[in-house]
Amino acid sequence: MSVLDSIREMVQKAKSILIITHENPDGDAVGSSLGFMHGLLKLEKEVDVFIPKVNKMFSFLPGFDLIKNELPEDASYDLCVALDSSDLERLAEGRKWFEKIENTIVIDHHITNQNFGDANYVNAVASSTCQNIIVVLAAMEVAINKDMATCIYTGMLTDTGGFRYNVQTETFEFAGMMMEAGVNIAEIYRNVFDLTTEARTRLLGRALSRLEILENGRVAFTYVTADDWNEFGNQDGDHENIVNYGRNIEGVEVSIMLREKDGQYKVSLRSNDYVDVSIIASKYAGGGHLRASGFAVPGPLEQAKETVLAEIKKQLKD
Ligand SMILES: [Mn+2]
Repeated sequence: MSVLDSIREMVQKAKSILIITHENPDGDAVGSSLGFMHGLLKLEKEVDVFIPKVNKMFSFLPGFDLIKNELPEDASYDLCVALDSSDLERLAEGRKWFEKIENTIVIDHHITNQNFGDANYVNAVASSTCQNIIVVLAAMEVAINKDMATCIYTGMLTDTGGFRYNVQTETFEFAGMMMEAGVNIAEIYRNVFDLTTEARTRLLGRALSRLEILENGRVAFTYVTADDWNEFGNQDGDHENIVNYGRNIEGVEVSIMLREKDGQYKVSLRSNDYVDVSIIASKYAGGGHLRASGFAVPGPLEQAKETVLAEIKKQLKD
């Protein structure tokens, strides 16, 4: 029996289903959870989506208000579906439910997936878990409606950085199917990439007013203080995009953004072509990727700046 057949059968047998995903859920995690929820509701299942903490930027997604931030200890389900998560640890708070519920399904697109469910549909060529949800819904003979498509298209859009990375020709075929189901392309794009707040924009303005270009144009540097943070609203994630403005400047290889927090400085680094910022992050017990990383260094500001600059200079080419 194929995995898709097993999944269809497990869903058929289940009356109540719990959907979970990874912590700090992105558009693919929230989109696949809600998209799959809508599909299972069509099959007249009792469905809960459990996400302890979810960014309200996704509140435009149909069904967002149905997300449960907590579950009663004595809740019980016939089936648990884990989405966009490569292993049990990624599930964080959801893990105990996954381990407690008797039947489990994993749907994902990470090549590192540990196949930790009873049935595992992992297609690592897919742009996103959302794209794999389309295949699973088709196998269950669920016709994709506008609500499902809106959630699914959102995950495809975010996981590909606006159809830039991780894109195959079939990605566009699947996106086209979502368009046929009626998604509002412009509205989703605006919600995901353009929409901001006054506080966020003013914080960005403060940071940009302090922008320095160093090392013969190869390094962009800026910072926000704890006072800026308090002045402009202090919302989770308000600073996140600032570092990209430095990276986008012609000639810049590395962009640095420091944020004062609890007496130390949180560092965001972005590079363009060759500086491996993950090496610097791991030296300071942080995390990240080749071209994007984060970690913390001690203050004061000038010292934090020098510490980070010294690390970057080790890798800068003439
Ligand atoms: Mn994903």
